[in-house]
Amino acid sequence: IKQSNTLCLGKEIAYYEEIDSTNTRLKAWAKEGAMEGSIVIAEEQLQGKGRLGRIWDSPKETGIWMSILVKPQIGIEKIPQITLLAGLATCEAIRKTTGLEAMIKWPNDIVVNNKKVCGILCELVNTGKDTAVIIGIGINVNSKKFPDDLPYATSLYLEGKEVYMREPIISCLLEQLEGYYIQYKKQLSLHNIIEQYKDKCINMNREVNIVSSTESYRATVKDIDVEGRLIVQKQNGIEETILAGEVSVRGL
Ligand code: BT5
Repeated sequence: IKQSNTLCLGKEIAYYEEIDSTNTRLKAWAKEGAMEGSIVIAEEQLQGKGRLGRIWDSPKETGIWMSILVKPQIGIEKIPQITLLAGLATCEAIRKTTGLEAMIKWPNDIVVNNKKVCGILCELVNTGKDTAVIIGIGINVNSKKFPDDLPYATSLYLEGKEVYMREPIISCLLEQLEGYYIQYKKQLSLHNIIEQYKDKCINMNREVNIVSSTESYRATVKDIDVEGRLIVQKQNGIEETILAGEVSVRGL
C-alpha cells in the first residue's frame, strides 16, 4: 500500500498469504507492543470472525480482509462509536473508489443494492499497558459468487460489473478513517460524524425487526444517538434504545 497519505494508520503493515483471522493476529501483536495504526492484512482467512461467534467467509484474493489497531483510550462502552467511524469511513471509501451507492446498515454492515458487501468487527484488547481497539474490516471485492447459505451477500464486482484493484480502496479507506478518527478524538465533532452516518444509514425512518435472544418485534428507527445506539419506536408508541442487539432488516 504505497500511495496512502496517512500520518498514522498503515505505517506498519503485516501481510499474510493465509491466516486464521486478521483480528486474532493483530490482538496478539498489540499485546507484543504494536504501535497505533498497525495493520494486519491477509489474502485469505481460514477462520474469519463475525460477531457473536459467527463465521466470516474470506476466500483467497477476492476481498480485503484487514484489521487496524487504534488506541483512543476509551472504555468498552465507547466501542460502538468506533464501529460507527469505521462504517462511515468504509462506506465513503467504497463510494469514492467505485462510484457505487454504498449505504450503512446499523451498526456494522455496508450494503450495496440492499445486499451485504462488507462487515466490521471491533474488539477491545487490553495490551497490559493500555486499552486498544481492533477494527476488523471485511470487504467482498472481486468475489464472483457466494455459497447458497449467504443469499444476501454481494461483492463490488457483482454490483459494479467491474474488477476492482484492492490497493486504492485500502488507501482511500485508511485516509478516510484517519480523518474521522482525528475528528473523533477532538470529541467536539462527534455530532457531525453521527449526522454523516445517519445520512448514509439505510435504517433511518424505516421499519426494522428487532430480534434479541428473548424477544422479537417490529419498530421504526427514529434516531442514532451520540453513543451509537439505535432509537426505535415500537408499534405501541413506546421508544426503546438498542445497544449492540440484533437488528435485522427485512430482506437483509
Ligand atoms: C460481521 O459480522 O459482519 C463482521 C465481519 C468482520 C470480518 C472482518 S475480516 C477482517 C477481520 N478479521 C476477522 O476475523 N474478522 C474481521 P456479523 O454481523 O456477525 O455477520 C456475520 C454473518 O454475515 C454470517 O453469519 C453470515 O451470515 C454473513 N457472512 C459471512 N461471510 C460473509 C461474506 N463474506 N459476505 C457477506 N456476508 C457474509
